[in-house]
Amino acid sequence: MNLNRIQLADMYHRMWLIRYFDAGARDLFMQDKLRGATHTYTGQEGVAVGACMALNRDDYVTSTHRGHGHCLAKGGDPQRMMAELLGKATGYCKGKGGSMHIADLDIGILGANGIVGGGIGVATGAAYSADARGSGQVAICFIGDGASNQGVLMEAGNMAALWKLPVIYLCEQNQYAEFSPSRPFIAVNELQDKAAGFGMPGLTVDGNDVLAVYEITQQVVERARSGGGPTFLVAKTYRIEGHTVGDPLTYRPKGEADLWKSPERDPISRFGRLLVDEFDFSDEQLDGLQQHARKDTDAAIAFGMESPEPEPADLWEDVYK
Ligand SMILES: Cc1ncc(C[n+]2csc(CCOP(=O)(O)OP(=O)(O)O)c2C)c(N)n1
Ligand SMILES: [Mg+2]
Repeated sequence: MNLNRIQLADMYHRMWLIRYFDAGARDLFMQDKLRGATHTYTGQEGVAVGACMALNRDDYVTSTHRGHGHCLAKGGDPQRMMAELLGKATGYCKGKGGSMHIADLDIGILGANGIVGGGIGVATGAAYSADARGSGQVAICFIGDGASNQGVLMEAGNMAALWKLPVIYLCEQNQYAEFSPSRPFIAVNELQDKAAGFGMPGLTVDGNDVLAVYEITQQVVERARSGGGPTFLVAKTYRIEGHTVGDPLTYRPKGEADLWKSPERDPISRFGRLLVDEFDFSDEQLDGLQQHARKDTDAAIAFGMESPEPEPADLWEDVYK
């Protein structure tokens, strides 16, 4: 494993940042200070952080409706993100887009997306562009297990395999799609088997093991970068909270989430234990990184709350008329 201590510490901090950021968004929503559907990434932090650690700054990601984790993992600014969620002029879209439209082209974040599977065509196009320009960039397309049933994957996956495009379809099998378990709606037993139909390799990783996600992503990214073509990578994980904040979760077996919140399964607890046991981190160091993430989140919330609303006169700026 080729990560140094600074990178390991950064990953741990980033996982907590995602956890706190989404807890903050959830609390603001419950207090009626934040409007619009709020989808938390809680429990899936290992996937975004492990995968994005294997990318360069100018590599691309496309995200989903559950996108805060992907954006923060790729280096998105928590302050501009929270301001956007709060509809403020200082947000990524000047307060006009909200959570599901956050993009930061300077660091390859091509956008969250309210359309399930909407990133699939975008990422494939970005990979085509990188290939045509010979830029060496790679695209990771985050999709959900529900989104793996969208027809666009058939078209884009075929094209990507045919043209050996540098794209990774990273499917987060969090076991739910909206208000239903996803498993009864998917015909194959293992999601990775879908890849055979596109003519590309299909692999599966424990998405709650951030280092395992990093290692396998690094391998398939290098393969893609050197002209070896796309991969369909499945990360098995669990959506700890509801589809959106306020979801009564009546469709979920009692006690199931508690199992995934346990230190044995929670991706942040698991990584923390590993850092102490195998990488010689101290509990104090871990605590410091966690507190740092807490402070970053508090600063993002304060920035968002104190920022001005957009001016009504700016309504028609930056939009198609
Ligand atoms: C094209 C489209 N169809 C349906 C919806 C409504 N919808 C929003 S999220 C969602 C479920 C997505 O499940 P999954 O892809 O597993 O992502 P997760 O929410 O688990 O992250 C659906 C059906 C939508 N936004 N877009
Ligand atoms: Mg899902």
